[in-house]
Amino acid sequence: TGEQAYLDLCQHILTNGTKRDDRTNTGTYSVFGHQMRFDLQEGFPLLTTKRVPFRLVASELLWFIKGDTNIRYLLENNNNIWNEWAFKKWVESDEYIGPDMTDFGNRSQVDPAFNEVYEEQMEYFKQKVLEDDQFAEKYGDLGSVYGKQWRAWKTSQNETIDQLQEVIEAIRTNPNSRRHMVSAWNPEEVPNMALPPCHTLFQFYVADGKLSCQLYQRSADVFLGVPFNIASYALLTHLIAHETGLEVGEFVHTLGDAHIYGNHVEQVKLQLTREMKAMPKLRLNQEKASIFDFELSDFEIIGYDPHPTIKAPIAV
Ligand code: DHF
Ligand code: TMP
Repeated sequence: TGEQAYLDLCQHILTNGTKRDDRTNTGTYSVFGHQMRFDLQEGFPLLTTKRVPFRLVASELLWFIKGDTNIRYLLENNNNIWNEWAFKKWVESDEYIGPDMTDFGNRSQVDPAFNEVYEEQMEYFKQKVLEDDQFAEKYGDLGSVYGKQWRAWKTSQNETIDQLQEVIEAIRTNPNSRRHMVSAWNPEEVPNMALPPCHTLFQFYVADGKLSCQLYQRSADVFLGVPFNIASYALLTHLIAHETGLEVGEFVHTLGDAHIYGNHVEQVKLQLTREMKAMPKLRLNQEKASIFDFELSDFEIIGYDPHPTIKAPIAV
């Protein structure tokens, strides 16, 4: 369990993964169907064998919780993790008249001259999203991704369902229910999303005064995405436990296609040489009650002393 489970998954994929082509033309090693468990009583599962930037995990989660799908909020919080997917919509639009950005994800990694031009366009794009309301509305928005489905799932009657609010209410009033589900996978809306949700479905479970959460993640970038996903759902579980007066239980992470990209293999091998350290702890501002009132400054990570950052290119 815990971080060891994550390292075991990495080793398992390196040893047994099937080499596969993928949408991004990067190439992966992958396995199908895997489960990890994290006992949240043991500490907060922020990996220690490389630095995972908690600030970015937390601001992304607050963005989902707000029901926001526009990267402007992330940019305002110096969080750049979703830029490429908004940028892609912009450069593929009729309005874009700058230099050709076809396949920018791959080309920026292999062609330094192109990379310079790309970085310049990306900087321009970010400023425009931050400063121009109309532009931001059109091109900063990722479509009906997580935030939209969690907080305002559209029904056939043209009403909306606040799945997050409802699941919290159900945990409070009917803890033994086996129906504490939130789905981000909305088949009708998948075509309107910049990236169809990777963390697609989660369920809560209450026993012995503890709240557990299980996530089904259809597609898992084990080196870059998964460390964020683990920390994000652990934080969500803490927040909902806090609001409903429960202790935290386990986070169970179930993966569909669990892959290591070909250009992450050296990084993963380096990480596997490192010794795990003590898990940090999470402290929440006790004066806040509702998950919908929390801000970045209400979270504190205590005792986090990880091994250094390991950089890797992200597949777009
Ligand atoms: N695409 C792919 N191919 N993999 C992903 O994990 C992924 N994740 C997305 C969107 N699209 C994706 C959203 N989440 C990073 C981490 C999570 C994330 C997006 C990006 C990332 O690049 N993490 C870096 C640090 C980034 C920074 O400091 O700005 C890391 O080293 O953890
Ligand atoms: P796909 O839509 O072709 O599966 O590509 C999505 C990629 O992003 C895939 O490598 C999984 C990765 N990913 C994560 O691992 N976690 C995340 O939270 C997100 C948004 C994406």
